[in-house]
Amino acid sequence: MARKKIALVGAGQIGGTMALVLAQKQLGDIVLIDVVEGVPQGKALDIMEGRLPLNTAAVLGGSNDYGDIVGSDVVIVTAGVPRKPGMTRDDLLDVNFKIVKQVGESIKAKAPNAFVIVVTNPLDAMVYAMQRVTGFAPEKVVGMAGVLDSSRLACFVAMELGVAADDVQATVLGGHGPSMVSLYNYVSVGGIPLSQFMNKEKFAQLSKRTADAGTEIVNLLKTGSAFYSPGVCAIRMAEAYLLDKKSVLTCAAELKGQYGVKDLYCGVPVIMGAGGVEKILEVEMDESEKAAFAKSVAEVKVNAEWVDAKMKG
Ligand code: TXD
Repeated sequence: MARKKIALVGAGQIGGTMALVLAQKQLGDIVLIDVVEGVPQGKALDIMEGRLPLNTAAVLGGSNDYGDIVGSDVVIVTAGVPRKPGMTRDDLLDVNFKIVKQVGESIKAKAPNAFVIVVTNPLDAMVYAMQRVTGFAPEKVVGMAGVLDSSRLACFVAMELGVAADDVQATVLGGHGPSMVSLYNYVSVGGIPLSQFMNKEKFAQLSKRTADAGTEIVNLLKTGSAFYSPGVCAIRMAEAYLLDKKSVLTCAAELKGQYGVKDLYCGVPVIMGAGGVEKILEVEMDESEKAAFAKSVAEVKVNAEWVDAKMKG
């Protein structure tokens, strides 16, 4: 069986993190692509030289040429600009759209069979743009945000309760922005519903921290945004696809009438396997959650319409 190939477009903070963790996991060979000369080559060589202690045989390369993504099974896109303190994700719309459009055209030309995971912000608009630019089947073009937002909520619940973070399951839906929706009834602690540990008032504080979690890190780092956790969350999605895991996770997927939304990318729980998004799961929400989700969708729609207008013009 041939080795799998994973292309990381954007060799910055998240790209570099993913290269290291992917190499450790031996999910396939890795090519890092960036516009900056030397950086993808340097990061690839640096990790290559650590393969003995890492105990891996993965082969890594770095390049400034999209020709090197030919044959990729998965392409993960982080190319773009991150936030600095005081910026919202939407402030990146214009600059990152131009980059994602150009990256999408290259993926379409060079890796037409790839499963594409978009990470660049503003996430829901960028994955929407990627699908529109490539014209790939929507189930093969997804956005990474829900895995991260859910992981952040699980982290805060685990910290509050003093339990193992990997025993906490959580689901955060909607757009990857301040209006994301944390669902109380879908948090479990070792399989036990959260209601047996925490009331809704306490949960509201943790969901607020979750919605602000990206900004909390931006304010601490000052020069960029979170990268370790986004990197490992994107890998979780690549793994679900490459290993046909049928993972139940939340990602930005194109809705085709589910949740009453059509032709729009938004964060929802899905089953992810070798077919990409194999099924979108429609979960029950109470009235206030439904209203919050509708508000989030409306915000995502504004950016998608901006993308549509740009693509026409
Ligand atoms: O949950 C999520 N989806 C996110 C998204 C969580 C955290 C950060 N998120 C976003 O990911 C963030 O707002 C940014 O838009 C991206 C990438 O974040 P990262 O921290 O990795 O940014 P860096 O370190 O600046 O890396 C971006 C790289 C940098 O090396 C640029 O030179 C490169 O992208 N770049 C390009 N590479 C290839 N092709 C083109 N055109 C290009 N333009 C810039």
